[in-house]
Amino acid sequence: MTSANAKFDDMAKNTHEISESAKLTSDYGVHFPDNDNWLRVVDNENGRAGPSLLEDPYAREKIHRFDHERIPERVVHARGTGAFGTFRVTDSLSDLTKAAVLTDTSRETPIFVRFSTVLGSRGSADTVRDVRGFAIKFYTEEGIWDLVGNNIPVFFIQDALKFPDVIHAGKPEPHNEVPQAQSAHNNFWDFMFMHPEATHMFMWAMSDRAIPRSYRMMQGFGVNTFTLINAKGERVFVKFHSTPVLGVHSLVWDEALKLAGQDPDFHRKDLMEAIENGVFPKWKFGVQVVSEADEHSFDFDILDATKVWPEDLVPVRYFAEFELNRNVDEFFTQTEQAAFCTSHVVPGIGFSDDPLLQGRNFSYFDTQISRLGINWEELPVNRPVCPVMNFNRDGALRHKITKGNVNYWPNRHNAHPPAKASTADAQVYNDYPAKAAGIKARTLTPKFREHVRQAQLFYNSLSAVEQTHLQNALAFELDHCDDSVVYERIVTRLAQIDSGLAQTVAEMVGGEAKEAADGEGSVSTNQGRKAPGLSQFDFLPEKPTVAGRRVAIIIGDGFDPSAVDLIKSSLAAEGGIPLLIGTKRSPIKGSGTMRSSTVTPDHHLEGLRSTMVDAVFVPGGKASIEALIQPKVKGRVLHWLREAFGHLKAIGATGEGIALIEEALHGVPSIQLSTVEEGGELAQSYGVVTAPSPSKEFVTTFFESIAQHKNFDRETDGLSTMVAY
Ligand code: HDD
Repeated sequence: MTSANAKFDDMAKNTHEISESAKLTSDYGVHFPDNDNWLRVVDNENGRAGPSLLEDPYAREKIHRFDHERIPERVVHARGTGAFGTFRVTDSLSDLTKAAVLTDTSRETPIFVRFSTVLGSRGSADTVRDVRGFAIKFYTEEGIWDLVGNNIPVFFIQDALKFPDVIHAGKPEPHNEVPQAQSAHNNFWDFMFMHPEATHMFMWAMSDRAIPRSYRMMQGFGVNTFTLINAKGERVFVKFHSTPVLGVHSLVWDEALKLAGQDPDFHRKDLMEAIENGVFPKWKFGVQVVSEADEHSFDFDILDATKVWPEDLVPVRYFAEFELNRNVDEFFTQTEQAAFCTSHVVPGIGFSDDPLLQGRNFSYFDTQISRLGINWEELPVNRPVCPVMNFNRDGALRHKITKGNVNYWPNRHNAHPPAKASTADAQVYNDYPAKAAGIKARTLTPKFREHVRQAQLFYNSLSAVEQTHLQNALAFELDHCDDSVVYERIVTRLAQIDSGLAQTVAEMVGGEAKEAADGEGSVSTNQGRKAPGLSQFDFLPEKPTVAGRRVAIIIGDGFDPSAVDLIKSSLAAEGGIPLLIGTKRSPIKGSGTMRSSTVTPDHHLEGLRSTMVDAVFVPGGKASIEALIQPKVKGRVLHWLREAFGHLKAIGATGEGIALIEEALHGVPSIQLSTVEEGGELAQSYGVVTAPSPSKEFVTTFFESIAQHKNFDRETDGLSTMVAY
């Protein structure tokens, strides 16, 4: 049995700790006594520094090494972050596959997962509106399996040959390299109109899925259609699904926009922080299965990556789980050099004729050669945990040393004979003997030509809140298109999906809500059909929790220490993350005389913003509230609370803290607050929870509000936009 630590043990061999005891050397191992001054001619008598000497090997090496630190960033998905973890099977899938990684319930398979955005450069912000990559590397005993998916189950195009076009159109425009990391520009939307097949996917990209709260709260989809082959040699078609235990949650758009500036590393820090705190993100893992007999039973082609397999027709069979439990030690070697390849599958897993997958299988290996060199699979993070034996040799930066006097097959020693073909042997990859016949032609079959029905299915299946967000997203994006041809034509495409949607967007951005006259798909309709598994509200957590949630506690001198202690200890007990936010980040005194109630806040009000937390709590303490309404900070404090309210976050207050909430939300109707006087009762409305004094009941109610992620009733009842934020 492979322990999940096998990978880490393997990588430890290449890992060096920095230490005081190891004296500095050059890269060729020689100790040099100076790491600061270039060897130069110095005229001490006249107090003049003379020329620096090229002969200095240490200086030359240091500068040369620095000059070559950069490698090409990924042509797409350049911005990302990753972590290691463990994959476990809970219910064997042996009826469908011989892949031991999917059948052996006694195994723990080490994994590395890299999350990413698609369009932005390596230094772009995490929270931009974009599809997120969700790539899993399984280090199985039978070799590497790379499942290179996204957090959206469909794709923009059907044929891999269109990939350079869709990416060119989405990336910054060629004449001025603007805009960075976003699809809100003419070329992207021009492409979307010119390719009716992209209709379904652009609806997903405009939905809340494209602004996730956290990588920990996203689904992952293999997107393409793969196959599984069992020990009897029987094959089925599958789609892979990963569903987060924490539920699927998103930011709101204003929050995402602000975070892009206030904390561009928001998602990567969030993942690291959760793992460091032991709140390991977990996903259920499953497959949708279509038998060979049913391949043609649907009104779409199951090999078309612009289509989902609706879950009412093909339910997901969850049979495994994985968690991320280990941060990388070094970003470059373990994340930037991580390289995935869709064509890497293990025995029991196969491909389909999905035309997008076929092209991907060609592309990924090639891109790794240009980014990392031909020996990229030898790099520690990419190396299999099982033995690798063959006659591939040499190439730039080959590390492995193979002993023996032959490097070809067949050879007189019978060295490294290929394994015997076997359908049953889980160690051996067996090509499935699929029938292939037809004529050569640059075309796809007719079912690939319908593009609207599933866009409608998606839109119909969203909740009202999600539909409004999608309308707003389109209105935002098209507002950034200044070529009227572009936004007017997109409005006509929207009219094919939903006339109400088209009208709303047309009113905002211009254009006429009449159907596109492109003749493709325009007459099709799904008659208002809906399906489960499309709205993210179908993926709320089974057990809502505050684990991994960041809660700001706003304090000034004289705060109520009992309230702060209660919230802090209750959060700690459930894996939540309290953050003390003070008027300053130097010691702040609690009310009373106890010295122990003096605390040093984690941040001050200007350093951190409400966007970076999930909830805000204001404890009582008369002096503290007075400190918080001093002219120097009052505006910022009120902004904190109003912004948290506008972003639908849980807000709590006890004692005198309630007065601050009252002032911040002044003029918002229907918000009931507790009175401070004795006998006042706990009040809860729209996720604003107040109580005269801290209590267990207060904590429970406040935490329930945090755990539900957002208080959408503020939005549906029109309250969230009533205060300036
Ligand atoms: Fe791709 C990277 C996901 C279609 C060509 N892709 C890349 C990554 C993800 C995806 C998550 C980042 C991997 C990492 O973290 O290093 N790509 C997808 C999905 C697709 C898809 C879900 C549709 C189902 N991709 C696709 C096509 C092509 C590529 C059709 C080319 C024909 N993708 C690449 C690439 C990248 C890549 C150029 C850039 C960096 C890399 O591979 O390693 O080869």
